[in-house]
Amino acid sequence: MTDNLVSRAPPASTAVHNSDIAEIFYRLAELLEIEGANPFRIRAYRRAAATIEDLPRPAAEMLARGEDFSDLPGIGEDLAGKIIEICETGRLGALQEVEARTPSDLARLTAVPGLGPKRVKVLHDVLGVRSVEDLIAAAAAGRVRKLPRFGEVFEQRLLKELKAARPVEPERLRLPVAEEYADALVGFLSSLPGVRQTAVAGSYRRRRETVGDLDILATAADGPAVAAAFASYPEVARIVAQGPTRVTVLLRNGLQVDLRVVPDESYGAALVYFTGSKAHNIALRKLGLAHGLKINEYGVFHGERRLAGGAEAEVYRAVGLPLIPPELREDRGELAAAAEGRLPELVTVSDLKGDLHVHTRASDGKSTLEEMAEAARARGYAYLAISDHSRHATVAHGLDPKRLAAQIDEIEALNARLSGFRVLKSCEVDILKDGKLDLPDALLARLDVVTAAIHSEFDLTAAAQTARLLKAMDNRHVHIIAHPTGRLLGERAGYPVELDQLIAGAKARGCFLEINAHPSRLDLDDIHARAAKEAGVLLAIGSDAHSTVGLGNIRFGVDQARRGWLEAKDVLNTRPWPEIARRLAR
Ligand code: DGT
Ligand code: CA
Ligand code: CA
Repeated sequence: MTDNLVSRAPPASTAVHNSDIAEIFYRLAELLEIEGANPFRIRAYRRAAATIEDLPRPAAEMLARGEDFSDLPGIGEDLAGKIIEICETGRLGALQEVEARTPSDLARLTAVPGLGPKRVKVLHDVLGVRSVEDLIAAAAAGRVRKLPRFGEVFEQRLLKELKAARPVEPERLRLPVAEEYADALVGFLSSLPGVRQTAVAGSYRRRRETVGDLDILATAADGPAVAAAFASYPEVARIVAQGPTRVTVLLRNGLQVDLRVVPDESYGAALVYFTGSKAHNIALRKLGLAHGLKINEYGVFHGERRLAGGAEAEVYRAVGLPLIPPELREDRGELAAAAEGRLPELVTVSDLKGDLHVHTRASDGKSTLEEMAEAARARGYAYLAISDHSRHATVAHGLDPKRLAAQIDEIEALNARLSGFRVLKSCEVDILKDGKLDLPDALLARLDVVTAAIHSEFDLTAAAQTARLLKAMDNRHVHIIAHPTGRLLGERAGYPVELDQLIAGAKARGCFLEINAHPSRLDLDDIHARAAKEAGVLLAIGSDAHSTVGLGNIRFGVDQARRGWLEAKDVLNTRPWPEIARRLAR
């Protein structure tokens, strides 16, 4: 962790994180939608939010370096000005204006499952709903079902949702957001006098898809001085607990950060302990006991004698094991695998030869075909599949047969100009309710790669949803199923689907499944990616990039692949294109 971090004092503006900027734009878009503002303007704010979320660096830092935001895809002068305003003030006047004229309860209603800003607007405009109480009354009186596209089933479900005393789930941060905070914290920590090594441990280091809190480790001779100085981090809202070598704080955004300061000779042991997982720690400690050793956060001990502790590898070596990669430390068989010398050689970002899932401006992306190809090539890829949406995805401006045919021509012309790089003709074709595809076979036959996905009818039973996916794969033009469960982290669970059957069905038909690397999807997840690997189904790791910067999200998919024990050979796009082409032939 420490090796790729430059020690730097954080700029004064680190307080504004990319996630804060994105949240402001999402909120603005939502409120404008309730007001019925111009859809293009609303979409522009959503796209800006997504672009900011995808940035590999803090916007505040870019601003400090004098970079121009209007160079980013989908960001014009006006949006660039707004980003600057947020970076400098932490606020956006335009949002405050809209907030001032929106009833606050109305804005909160969009958090009710099933209620988006469009429906909230209708409820307000037609039924005069201004609060949760108003809505319960309207639904109970049967007035909601009479609205166009609401219906009785929706009304009943809404009533149930509104009345359910849902337990408040503790909020977990998605990895890229956690990274922003972790980088800034480590930057601050490393700038403190006397700090030697630093690392972010816990679920963050294991690359779980979301993290509950950040566990930071530092080594220093004077622990108490470092712990005290850390508590003065500018973003700290509250100190939860403080001891001589440990401090727990809550940041202004609610994120908890645990810091432990240890001496250098305990660094490895503490890193093992705080990286976890708890289940892995317990299993490791048990293994230690079997060797007559005590393993804790201070070191590995035989009686009073310390045998190891300075480096992680020493700790594992003390019980006869090689170093286990953090992503595997979940007590899912990694200790036995290590003991038997069969730890997987985990896939890395540099193993990937190309990306099989990206969008362009033709559907809902922000960059052009050429820009995407250029950016992919600059990443060192040999190929890039252009997989814009098909027509059924109307909100995403999906391509009809005519537009896709035109894109095919465009790609062929582009390939004629490029050497050493290949743009693949592809499509993310919608799977319709009955399992049929949204585009004619004759057109699909002209594509290099066909990725099929569900973007509608999430309410079917697991059996029906599974049958729908299997039916789609029956079409021999289909190669890959994108984001197989459709979940959106922190927003919605996936549609119900029998993943074992889906995996077996893919195997039987010679199809592949995707690990969608977008940090809000990460779908398939680690567990099911591993199940697919074990069933002999290769996984395609796709960025689902909607702009050139989005290509960088691929690493989050690789993280989950690693958590799923995947090696380069288990991944489709670690192979050169001619080999993939052979495997796609059905
Ligand atoms: P999170 O924060 O919910 O995403 O997950 P973690 O894994 O980061 O969990 P956290 O922050 O509660 O604790 C960090 C690490 O500290 C955890 O992975 C293992 C270690 N740890 C915490 N509590 C215990 C414990 O009771 N026993 C053992 N052996 N280790 C623990
Ligand atoms: Ca944690
Ligand atoms: Ca913790």
